[in-house]
Amino acid sequence: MTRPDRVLYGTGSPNVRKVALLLEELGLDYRMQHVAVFDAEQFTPEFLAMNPLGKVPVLTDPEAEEPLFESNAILIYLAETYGGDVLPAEGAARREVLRWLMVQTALVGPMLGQYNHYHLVVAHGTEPYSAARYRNQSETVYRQLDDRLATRDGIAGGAYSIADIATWPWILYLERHNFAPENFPNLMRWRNRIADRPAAIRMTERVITEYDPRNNRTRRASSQEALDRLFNRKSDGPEADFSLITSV
Ligand SMILES: N[C@@H](CCC(=O)N[C@@H](CS)C(=O)NCC(=O)O)C(=O)O
Repeated sequence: MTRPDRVLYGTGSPNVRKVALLLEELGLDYRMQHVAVFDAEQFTPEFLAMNPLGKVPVLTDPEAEEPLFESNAILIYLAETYGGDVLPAEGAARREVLRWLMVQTALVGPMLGQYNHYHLVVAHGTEPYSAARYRNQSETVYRQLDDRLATRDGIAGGAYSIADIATWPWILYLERHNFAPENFPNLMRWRNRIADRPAAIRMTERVITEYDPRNNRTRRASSQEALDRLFNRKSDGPEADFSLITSV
C-alpha cells in the first residue's frame, strides 16, 4: 500500500491553525491544501469521503490508514505518533491535558465560535439577544482562562501542551471581540509567549501565504447558496451582512 503524503486540508480558521501549529512544533513536513469553505468545497464527494462531517481540518498522514478529522483528535494522534512532550504519556498530567483539551472542544470553541457568528458575520443589531448572550459567554471564557493562567504557565499546568496549542488560535479573537487586552493580563502574557515561539511564527506565515490568498478570493466570489450551506441557513432567517466578515 502506498503511504499518503502529509497534507493539511484547511483554511485560516482556528481549528486548522492549531493542527498546523503542532505540525510545526514537531518539525514535520506537510503540504497545505486550501479548502474553499465559502465555495462549498467541503461538501464535494471527494472531501466528504475524507470527513463525512464536511469540515476542515482534515489531515492525511503517512502513518495513518485513513484521513484524520476533528482537530483535537488530530492533535492527540500527532502527539502520540510523533512524540514530543506536549501530551504526557500517562497519569494525572495526561488526564489534566486531556481535560483542558475537552474544555477547548466543548466550551472555548463553541462559545467564541458562536460569538464570531453573531458579532462578525450577522449584521449588527439584527440578533441582539444572541449577540449579547454569546458576548457574555465569551467574556466568561476569557475571564476563566485568565484566572487559571494567574498561577500557571500553561492551561493544563506548567508545561506547554496540546491544551495550549488547541486554545491559543481562539484567543487571537479577543480584540476583534472588542474586549480590552489589559483586562486579561495573564491570558495576554500566555498568548504572547506562544506567539513568540518559532513554530507559531512559521504557522502564521504559512497560513497567510498558502491559505489566505485563495480563501480571500473564494470568499469574495461566494454565492448566496454556498453561504447558506456554510452557515446552515435552511429556513428564512436574518440575512448575513457579508461585508462585515474580515476573516473566518
Ligand atoms: N469540531 C471541529 C470543528 C471544525 C469546523 O467547524 N471547521 C470549520 C472551519 S471554517 C468548517 O469547516 N466549516 C465549514 C462548514 O461547517 O461547512 C474540529 O475541531 O475540527
